[in-house]
Amino acid sequence: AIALNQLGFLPGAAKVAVVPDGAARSFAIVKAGTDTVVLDGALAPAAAAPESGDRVRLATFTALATPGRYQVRVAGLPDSPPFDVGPGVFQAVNAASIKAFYFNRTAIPLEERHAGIFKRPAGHPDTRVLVHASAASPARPAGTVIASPKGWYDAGDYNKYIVNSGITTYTLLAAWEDFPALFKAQNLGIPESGNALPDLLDEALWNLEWMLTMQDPADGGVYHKLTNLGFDGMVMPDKATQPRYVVQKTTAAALNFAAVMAMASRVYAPYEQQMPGMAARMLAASKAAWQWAQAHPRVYYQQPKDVSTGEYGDKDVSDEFGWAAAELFVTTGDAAWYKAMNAPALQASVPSWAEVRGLAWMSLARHRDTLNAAADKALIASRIDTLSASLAAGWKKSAYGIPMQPADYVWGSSAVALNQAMVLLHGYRMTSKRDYLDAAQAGLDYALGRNAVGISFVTGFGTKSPMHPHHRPSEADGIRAPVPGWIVGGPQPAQQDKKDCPVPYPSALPARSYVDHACSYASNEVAINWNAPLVYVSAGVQALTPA
Ligand code: G3I
Ligand code: 9MR
Repeated sequence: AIALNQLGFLPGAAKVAVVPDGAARSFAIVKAGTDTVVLDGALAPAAAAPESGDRVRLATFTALATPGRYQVRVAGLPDSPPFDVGPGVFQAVNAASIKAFYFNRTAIPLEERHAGIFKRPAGHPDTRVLVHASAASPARPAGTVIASPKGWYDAGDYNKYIVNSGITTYTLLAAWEDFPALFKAQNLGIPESGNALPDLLDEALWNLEWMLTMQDPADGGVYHKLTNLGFDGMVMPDKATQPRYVVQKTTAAALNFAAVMAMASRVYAPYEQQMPGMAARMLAASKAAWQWAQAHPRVYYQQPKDVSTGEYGDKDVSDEFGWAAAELFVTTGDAAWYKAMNAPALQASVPSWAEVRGLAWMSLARHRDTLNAAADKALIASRIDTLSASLAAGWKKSAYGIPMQPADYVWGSSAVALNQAMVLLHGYRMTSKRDYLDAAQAGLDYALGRNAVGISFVTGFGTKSPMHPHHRPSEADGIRAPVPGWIVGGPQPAQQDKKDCPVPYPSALPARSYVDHACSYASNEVAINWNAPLVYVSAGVQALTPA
């Protein structure tokens, strides 16, 4: 079938569909549901896609700029899914991708006036959390009860993990720092809507307030996660009542915390009146966590024998050190932090929860006009440009016309595509190279349907989208539709969930190894760190694409 972004395209955007190779050499764009041709063109030469084992041709119709609803027509094939061209095509998905975080809030009932049919009682107050033996300290021996409320559930499970909260919260705050106008105008219908803060910042604050409680005030160390001992069944959050623990302080947790709190302290500083003392508190917390990490530079997460929930283990924290130092530098302007970042040794890479050096470079790039002389601005520009150029080279050579390469299909592949797009948007902002914008657009197109399985990976968006995400509320709520606005992990060939799945995967090829079944936590789970770049990229293409 013809695969394309099922939501559509901004008038000024690059517009591409993927067509299976066959006899046809040309395509037409018709008004949806009619035979009225508005544009036609030649298909590009066929190319092999090793990640999906097929040969495809690209149909490029960038010239189609008149708002409307269309389909791609190729002789011998069914028409493509209908799509829109218009200035507002990504507004709803952007809002829903943020609202998804609200739907995953702990500790608060989701009321009908905000949650509609997805209303539910509060889950996990986390006001009585036990200190696990792995996290015991003189001031807080094992079994000590602490309060650690608020925050979001990480994913389809009901636990809260600092490492993954790090990149997630960063990405939301980065979206705010880069595209504030768009978010100022947004009303998400969350409990805080209408207050002095933009809704995006209200939503992020819900998690930041939790993160603050994960720091031990006695020493500045930060617990790695707040969790049950084992994963819950497929039940609603209020029915999941196993005891909760904070587990082990780690270097990675301290540094993720330090980075995000430093960033948050500058983002929330303008709201001093609404939240007196908060920005200063965040900065002090950041510095205390950094100090703890200095004193404990190699405490890696070691899953205790009695705990079996997510690990987010990472044995290379050099990137976390660099990122935390970069955020402290941007926020304070103190040259010592730039030095601590060790910029000449820190490369840029596409970010993921375990690999955060790219976050440091994006923050420096974003603020480069106001950074002081301590910062090497040429190095900042070159890091972003070099990484963007390599992603654009992959985009040029890919049969599907996307930056994704076969090795990029890992657990959470959808977010790889979006994090690549996020980097490329920074590249475009910095250099104005149009290829970077078009390659970023292609990454968003991939997530929304221009892929080998022909699915928009975002629940509730597109003609065909996941119906059975591995997301406990979506499975347990008795409502046919999944909770909307979530991007699922997507195809990846390792199939770690095979033993738990009653249905077979349709293929072992990287880009086709996907099953829309709630059993599939390795291809069909949702997660906050995958949604955050969807928020960023769906905002960024709107803000940056020339009319
Ligand atoms: O780093 C290796 C790489 O070298 C190798 O080539 C590749 C081959 O598959 O594997 C890579 O490691 C993978 C790692 O993620 C890094 O991407 C592991 O195989 C893979 O099992 C691991 O998956 C993680 C998964 O938890 C299992 O631990 C995901 O990244 C992570 O997003 C996911 O997170 C879970 C939480 O634990 C619990 N909550 C839900 C959440 C989302 O599924
Ligand atoms: O539901 C869990 C999911 O949130 C995690 O990402 C995943 C990987 O850690 O594990 C899932 O739990 C499964 C467990 O690992 C093995 N038994 C079946 C569980 C799913 O119902």
